[in-house]
Amino acid sequence: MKKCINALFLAVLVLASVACSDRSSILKVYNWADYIDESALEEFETWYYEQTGEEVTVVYQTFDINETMLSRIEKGQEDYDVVCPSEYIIERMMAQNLLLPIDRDFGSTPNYIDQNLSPFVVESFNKVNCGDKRALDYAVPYMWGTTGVLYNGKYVSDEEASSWDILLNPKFHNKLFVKDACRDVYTTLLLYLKKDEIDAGLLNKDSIMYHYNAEYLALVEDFLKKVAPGVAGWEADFGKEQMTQEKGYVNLSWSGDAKWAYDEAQALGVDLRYRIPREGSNVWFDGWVIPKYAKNVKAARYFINFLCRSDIAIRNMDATGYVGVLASPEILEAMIDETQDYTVNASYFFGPGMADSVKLNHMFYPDSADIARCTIMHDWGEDTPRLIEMWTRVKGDNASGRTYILIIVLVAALVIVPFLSKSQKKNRKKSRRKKRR
Ligand code: N2P
Repeated sequence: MKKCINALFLAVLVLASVACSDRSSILKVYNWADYIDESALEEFETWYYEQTGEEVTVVYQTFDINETMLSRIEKGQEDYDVVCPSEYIIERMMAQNLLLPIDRDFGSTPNYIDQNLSPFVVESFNKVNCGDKRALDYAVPYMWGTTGVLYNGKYVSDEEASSWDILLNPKFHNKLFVKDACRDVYTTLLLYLKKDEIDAGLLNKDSIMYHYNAEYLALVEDFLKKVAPGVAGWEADFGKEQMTQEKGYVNLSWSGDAKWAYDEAQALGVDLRYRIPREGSNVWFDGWVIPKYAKNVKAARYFINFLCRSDIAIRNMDATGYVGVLASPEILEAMIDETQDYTVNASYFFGPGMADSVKLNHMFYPDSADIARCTIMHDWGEDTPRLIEMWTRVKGDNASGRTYILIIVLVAALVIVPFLSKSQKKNRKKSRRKKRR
């Protein structure tokens, strides 16, 4: 209790001091959970003072899925200065005129933003679809990765993990965790379900991702409804721990979570592996943007610039397991991993002739052949609710068993406990009265 009161007191103090501070000395950052080395936030405050002579305090908040973040920004009730959406949300935010262009003039401070961006990232951001606007003027790429299968080598063979049909394998019923990310799952499964037509050249894997299509959505929904009864959890962040603790054997996961889990698992002697199935997957990109409701645009721009320093990018990669978008020689050198017994072709990322056959971890930098099977997701504009509704239907079906029982138990507890304590009180009163007599 005392602890709670202290924590509450501290929270009130922090809020009060934030409320009293001049807004230009506050920087409100809204980022994915587990997506930065938090010690870099304090370092930014010092660096900002050195560069500008101005004080700034970072107020840092996190979200777990794009859609939560977007709805807070769309409502315009939050004056975040800098947020980190994925590429399809950047498309949406640009279409809704929610973003400010990012000015790269930093006076005597170097512009790190445009120094070391990977050619692959530039090419991919140029596919971000926003009419005559250029995504790279409104968003600065931060991290990227793939969606794939994280699996436990003790229970799952490499062959089983090489196809998305692993999601239906009864061996992994209730040992399966799926990322609670409707776009990533939809994109990935559509590639799987349409593989034959894509391979035959009848469909183009990139163009089918741009728009809502009733037939495709129904196809993915049918498949997911078969998968759902075997899902032990739809997770935004907790899948990695379930895997390291061997509570899950298979996880449809993001490469960065997979890398984090792989590192943890090694220390525990658990054999976790990651694979992009043969049917392909989606490759995603997250970037920093400045919403039009931002109150401290200057500090937001400097913050983004600071994150583009190679040393800070390396720290963020180490802390999160995710891979940054910079392709400087410094980064390549830091990422070479002599312990690997394979090489990858990562020249698509580091530039021609730079990394044709190098010892890099494939969870960070997949081989160019894996990347060739991946595609990018896109925003569906006004048809977006159709996807969200499908996702809710799929997860709702899954919730029916255990979740409903839990709800019934909770409701029963809420009704019965007060009733029992009332009747106990009555009994005590009665017995006291009796004693007095
Ligand atoms: C980390 C979130 C990664 C975001 N918790 C993937 N787009």
